[in-house]
Amino acid sequence: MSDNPSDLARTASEHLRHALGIDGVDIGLVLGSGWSSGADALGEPLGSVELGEVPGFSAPVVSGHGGRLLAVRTGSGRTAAILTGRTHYYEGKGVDAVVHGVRTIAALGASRLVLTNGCGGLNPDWAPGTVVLIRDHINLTGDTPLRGATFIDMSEAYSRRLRDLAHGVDDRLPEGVYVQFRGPQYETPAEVRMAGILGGDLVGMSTTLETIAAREAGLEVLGLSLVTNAAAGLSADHLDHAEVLQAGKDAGPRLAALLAGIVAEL
Ligand code: 8IG
Repeated sequence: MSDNPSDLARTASEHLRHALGIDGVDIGLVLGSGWSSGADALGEPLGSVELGEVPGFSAPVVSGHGGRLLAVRTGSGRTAAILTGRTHYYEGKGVDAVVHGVRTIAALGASRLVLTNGCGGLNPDWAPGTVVLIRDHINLTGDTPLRGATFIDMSEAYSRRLRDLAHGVDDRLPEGVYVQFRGPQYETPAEVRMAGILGGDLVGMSTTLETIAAREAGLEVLGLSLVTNAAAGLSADHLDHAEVLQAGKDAGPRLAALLAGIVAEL
């Protein structure tokens, strides 16, 4: 097999077309922490594959991060590929592994991509459970999925059109700038203050590298963050992965309805 990442994504997409009996998809979704319960509400199931069986994917390591690709027919008659679980940069498998899901969705023919995550919030008005539309990002990983002189325009990485459409579903959704740290440790309070000074509203460990790969592939991107906790130093509480998972569970039904409403418009 070639070590070219787009060849590997094409191989994965052929595997999925065969395994799921579909010609391709219109929409891709990546469901991050807290969002997985939304998968069932998105449409009529067409099939599901364990990611470990698909070329280039590996089983996820963090509890609460699923690991399947589901295909559904949405209410508007479109086909969507839903990834429950993602490979994180902090797993150390390299940036190509992180964006393989996005490249596979692109190779399946999708033109729109919804990236979701759980994250820490800097705005004290955003209680745990608040959903924020990602307006822009700051990639602090120091890495990129692009190779060589690949000058991708990032001036509207998160589509204005798709954000407007999401506002049509819920006009109270705030917008914010997502800052990706490498992780896996959560930030220090000083790092959270830095993120705020840089213009960030949300801190997390995913999404920006996937968005870069998606823009390279020509996908329109919608980013949705679930604030599961106040970022470090902003509340008296300490950060705990179990609480993060609980905040996601509590928000589950509301997130499922929001996601279904948005996907029906895509
Ligand atoms: I969920 O507070 C979740 N993921 N970096 N910081 C970072 N990632 C997160 C956080 C957080 N909460």
